[in-house]
Amino acid sequence: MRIASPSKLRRRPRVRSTLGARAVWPILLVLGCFFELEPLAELPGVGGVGGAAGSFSGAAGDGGLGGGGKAGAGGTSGGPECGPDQKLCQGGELAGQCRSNTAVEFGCGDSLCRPCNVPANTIVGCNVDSRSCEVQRCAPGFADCDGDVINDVGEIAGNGCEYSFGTIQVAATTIDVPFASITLEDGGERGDWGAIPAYALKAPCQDCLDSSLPEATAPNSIPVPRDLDAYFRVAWDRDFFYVLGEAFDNSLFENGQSVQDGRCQTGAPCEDGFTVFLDGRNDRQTQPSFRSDDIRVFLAASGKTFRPEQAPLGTGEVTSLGVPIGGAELCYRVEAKFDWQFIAATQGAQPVDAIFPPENGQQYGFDFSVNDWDPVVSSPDVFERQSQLFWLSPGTNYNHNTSGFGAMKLVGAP
Ligand SMILES: [Ca+2]
Ligand SMILES: [Ca+2]
Ligand SMILES: [Ca+2]
Ligand SMILES: [Ca+2]
Repeated sequence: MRIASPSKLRRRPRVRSTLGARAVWPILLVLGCFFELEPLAELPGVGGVGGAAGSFSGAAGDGGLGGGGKAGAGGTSGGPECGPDQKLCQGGELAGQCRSNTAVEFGCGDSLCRPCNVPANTIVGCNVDSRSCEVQRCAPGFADCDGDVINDVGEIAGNGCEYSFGTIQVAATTIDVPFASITLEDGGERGDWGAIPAYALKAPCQDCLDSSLPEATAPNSIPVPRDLDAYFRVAWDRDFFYVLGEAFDNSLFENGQSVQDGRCQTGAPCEDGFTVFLDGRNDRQTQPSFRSDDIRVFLAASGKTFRPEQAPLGTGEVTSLGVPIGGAELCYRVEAKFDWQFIAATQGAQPVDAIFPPENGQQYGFDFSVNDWDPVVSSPDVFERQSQLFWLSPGTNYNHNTSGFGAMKLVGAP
């Protein structure tokens, strides 16, 4: 089970130090005193309480909750007794009043009871150890790709979760593929995807094994979004089927060839990236085993591609680009196109009934997944395959049996 605590995150562009608060808190409990979180006064940018250091409320040994002693720097002696998980506000509009020290609207443990700053598209809560404000995650569908808030504890400042994964849609078993004018000639920009909806990759594949991959260390769990949060889009035109995958991944790994495993020699299957599944002839209920029209292709964050256990990809069959997003190595995008003749397993543009050439209403088997390789906790330089999340769970033996794939339907062509 992976919980991406801040200490696990490899890149922490702007972690603000609250070590003072973290270290002092348990000591205070041992002493049986209740200090009004004066350690916060040491934080840069938190002004106005500098004179409060060393003051406290409540007498030692009284459970730490009394208000009978000095109430703090504000001199609010004789203030009310505050209950458990409360603090006596030391200044501002709430001076002398008790407020929760686990409430964002009162700044968690902030002795002045000022609300936590909540940057755009962030979910802010109270750190259970330090009682400081902390960014706990991004709002659904957003990511902190420039890494300026995702690890913030204490003072929270930045542009928030500035990156939108787009308009998120949900599809039960069949996804509509809109006709669109997409190009890879723009270097992986996504402006050409316009308002095409995105779909979340949130489904684990229970007890699934893919013999072309090292076994996932957390195969049946869904990582928290600050560990992995990924989405995809699809589109088509007369020549190609297009996919766009985008992910927030707290630790980007693009060097799969460094993994000591024979299945990783090409790199692509053993790197952060996506896997596209296609049943080109849409015949998976009668022909569930992988044949030439059944496509499983890794699209690595680096742009590398690989088709396991079948003929290597030919020139032009799949073209893929991998680009970083946001400059903090926390997000990446893969844009790729699949030749329709490759999908339909036809040559010389020979028509295939209801499959090729592509037309509105035609259906194909389809699924999409994201692969996450992150550092081993005990060995930060060693990466392991931790999880794979799907649009739809394709079922056990998905590398041998295509019958669990979902479907996609072409729409929107003029
Ligand atoms: Ca940001
Ligand atoms: Ca991750
Ligand atoms: Ca098939
Ligand atoms: Ca990763």
